[in-house]
Amino acid sequence: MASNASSLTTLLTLVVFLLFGLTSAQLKFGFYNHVCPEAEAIVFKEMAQVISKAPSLAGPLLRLQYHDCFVRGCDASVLLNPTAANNQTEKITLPNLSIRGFGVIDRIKAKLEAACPGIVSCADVITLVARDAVILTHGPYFQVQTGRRDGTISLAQDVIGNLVPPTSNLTTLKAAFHKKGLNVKDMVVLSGAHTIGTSHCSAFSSRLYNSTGKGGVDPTLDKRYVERLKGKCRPNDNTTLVEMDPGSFRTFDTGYFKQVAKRRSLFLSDEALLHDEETRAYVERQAKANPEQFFGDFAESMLKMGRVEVLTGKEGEIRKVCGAVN
Ligand SMILES: *[C@@H]1O[C@H](CO)[C@@H](O)[C@H](O)[C@H]1NC(C)=O
Ligand SMILES: *[C@@H]1O[C@H](CO)[C@@H](O)[C@H](O)[C@H]1NC(C)=O
Ligand SMILES: *[C@@H]1O[C@H](CO)[C@@H](O)[C@H](O)[C@H]1NC(C)=O
Ligand SMILES: *[C@@H]1O[C@H](CO)[C@@H](O)[C@H](O)[C@H]1NC(C)=O
Ligand SMILES: CC(=O)N[C@H]1CO[C@H](CO)[C@@H](O)[C@@H]1O
Repeated sequence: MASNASSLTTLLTLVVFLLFGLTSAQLKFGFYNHVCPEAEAIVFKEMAQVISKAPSLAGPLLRLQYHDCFVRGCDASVLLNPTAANNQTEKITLPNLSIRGFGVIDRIKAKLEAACPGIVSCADVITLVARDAVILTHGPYFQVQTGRRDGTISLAQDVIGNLVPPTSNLTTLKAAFHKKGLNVKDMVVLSGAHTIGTSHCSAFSSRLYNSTGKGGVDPTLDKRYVERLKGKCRPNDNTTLVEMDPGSFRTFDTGYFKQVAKRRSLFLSDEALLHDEETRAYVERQAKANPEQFFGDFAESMLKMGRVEVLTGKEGEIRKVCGAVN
């Protein structure tokens, strides 16, 4: 009896050790609860101020997490500034046209460093900021995991083939998500992030002026929508910004799916979602449904994306400033 009890204790101790050993180097909910309890509140407070003053930053600050996670994993490599003219980082590549708000990240990081020096990673700042951008545009509240560490490498050439251009077809899109361990459902769900924010005309103007239909127009686009877009975007216009979900581009809702279903999407990569049975069904369902299902799916896919190739435990570092390695 006594020996049974003691072997049970040994077994339990072993199980606890194993669990501990496994989870200690993984992301968790509330990673900062003990080491920097106010971390999430600091981020949210700053984000609330930013979004109330500059609502147009919500879109880019949400997309920043995708730009980070798809290139070398969610390690804040997207934030590193080049160290030499011959050593360009991710930030300096063309897709950076669509990301703004680096100053917001730097300010939030400075506040976190003042409260808890050397504790909160820039990669987690990106994650918390993206989540808060959703909440502050009236999307769902959801918890995110933290405990990421920051990477020390950022290479411009890594962007190619990992971040897919908005002109991508379905095959390219699926492959890019698959490469990151994300499935077709994650792809259509995360595309729903286009419900907030704006795009440069240059990301889609080939559909207006240089496509396969009459007058160079993309025949898959709603004709009235084409007229409206042409009124905003001249050919070769790379400065004008257009709302991605016209009329509700500051509200996180199912508006994106309504637009795509009506053939009023901006990007070829949005239109592509109608060419796959599963993604098309999802688009059409969400176009008519209450937002609850999309909101739940979005939170789930954001959690999955937030785990892509993360550094944890003793890997990487906690940067002092987000634009440079320590
Ligand atoms: C270029 O950047 C990489 C990683 O970001 C770094 O390891 C390397 O030392 C840099 N080279 C130069 C010349 O700055
Ligand atoms: C999709 O795009 C890729 C890259 O541009 C191209 O190689 C491929 O042929 C395209 N596939 C289809 C089915 O159009
Ligand atoms: C139009 O598309 C063709 C082929 O895709 C390309 O070679 C050409 O440069 C494009 N023209 C403009 C003005 O973008
Ligand atoms: C924007 O377009 C102008 C004129 O076509 C061109 O000179 C400039 O290099 C373009 N900028 C970018 C970032 O593509
Ligand atoms: C903010 C930022 O880093 N912008 C860069 C984007 O990339 C172009 C080159 O493609 C640079 O000239 C910008 O400085």
